[in-house]
Amino acid sequence: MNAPLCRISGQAINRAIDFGIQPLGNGFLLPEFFSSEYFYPMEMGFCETSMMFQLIEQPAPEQMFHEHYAFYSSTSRYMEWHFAEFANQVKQSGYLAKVDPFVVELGCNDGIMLKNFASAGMRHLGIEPSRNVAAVANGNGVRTLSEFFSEAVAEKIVREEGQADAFLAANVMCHIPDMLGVVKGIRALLKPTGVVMFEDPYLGDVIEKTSYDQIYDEHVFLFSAHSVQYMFQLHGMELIDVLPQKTHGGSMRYVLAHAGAYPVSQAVTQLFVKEQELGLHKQSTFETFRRSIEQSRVDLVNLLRELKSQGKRIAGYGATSKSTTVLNYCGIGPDLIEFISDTTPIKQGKFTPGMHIPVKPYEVFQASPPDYAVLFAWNHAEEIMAKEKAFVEAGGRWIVHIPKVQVLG
Ligand code: DWN
Repeated sequence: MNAPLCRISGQAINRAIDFGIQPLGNGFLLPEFFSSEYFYPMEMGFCETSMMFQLIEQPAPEQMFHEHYAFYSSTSRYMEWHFAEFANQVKQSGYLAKVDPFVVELGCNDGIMLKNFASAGMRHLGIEPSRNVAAVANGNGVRTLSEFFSEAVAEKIVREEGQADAFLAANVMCHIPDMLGVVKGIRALLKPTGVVMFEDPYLGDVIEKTSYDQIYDEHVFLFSAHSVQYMFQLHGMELIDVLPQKTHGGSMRYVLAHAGAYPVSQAVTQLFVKEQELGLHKQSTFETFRRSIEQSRVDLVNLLRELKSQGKRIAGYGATSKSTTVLNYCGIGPDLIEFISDTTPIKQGKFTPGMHIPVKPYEVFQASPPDYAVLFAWNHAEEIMAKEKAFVEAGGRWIVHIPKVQVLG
């Protein structure tokens, strides 16, 4: 069998962690589709040249992002606040032209961030391949094209609307296998003074917290400053700043520009040093990570089985894409978790991908609270725990699996 090749460097990838056969992270489905459900082998590899940690095989984008895509960004109040803040920071960054600046966002989802530019009357454009969410964005007054971004799409935008001052993306770039095509498109789209600001779950946090559930079909890459720098430098761009974020359990916002356009901040230099200490540039780190993941699986399954043997009722909270990896990798089904509560209408009444646990509206959780709830939306813990005080006061207990498996309280 030929060695798989890195999507960035073209060199051979070293196999690192095998999660077995997995379904689509957001492939919530009805029973009539169980027999035709899509599965693929989910395995992560590491390229020592590009330092990119990546899926060896990824389902075709059309399998994952389509008119039934189940994730809407505006499901969390914290995320609404976060994107309003992100937009404010862009407006105040000093990188935008004083007159008629143009901001483009890749994967604008339902317009959660761009609406902050639209409402200020700023020229903006969203690019969102999932037609259903793009329609919501347009409905929210956010001008959105439903397309997969590429160099050709970038050139079309430049022809019709001119170059952009800022190219934004949040939780999007790590989804795109043809990142080199995207980087070329960005280079064509950006003014000489333009900047890219994008954020994604950060590999350093994922390894430190054993948050292996950030690995699923949609996340073809988990970035570090090292890998981002490698990828953009191939096309004459460089990292000029990095800003750690709390979102998604630890993300990094990367700021990039045409090489030499701006000075490089100290934060970039410091992060490179920290990443060397964490070993994000070397294969052996992923061997240790794999062992931590295996231990986490043993701990979670043992805990749930033990509680079940005591006759406890266990539900899940948040039918996240992340939970698909945990449930399928650990083999946790409806025998251990009765149902998963989720506020997203398009997921309710369906079943989780692969393990087929029913997803029920939040009202079911409230009306019939379990003894234990596994917090699959652990990245929203603060917001959820604040609103679920009654669950705990009535004797309910939270189970978390990040950074280690434990019952809280
Ligand atoms: O990159 C991605 C990130 C940004 O979003 C995607 N590939 C898909 C998605 O990942 P996720 O599903 O892991 O994201 P969240 O934000 O952790 O999903 C939270 C889920 O929990 C949603 O389905 C909504 C639900 N929820 C809830 O039921 N009650 C969330 C909150 C805050 C709540 O109070």
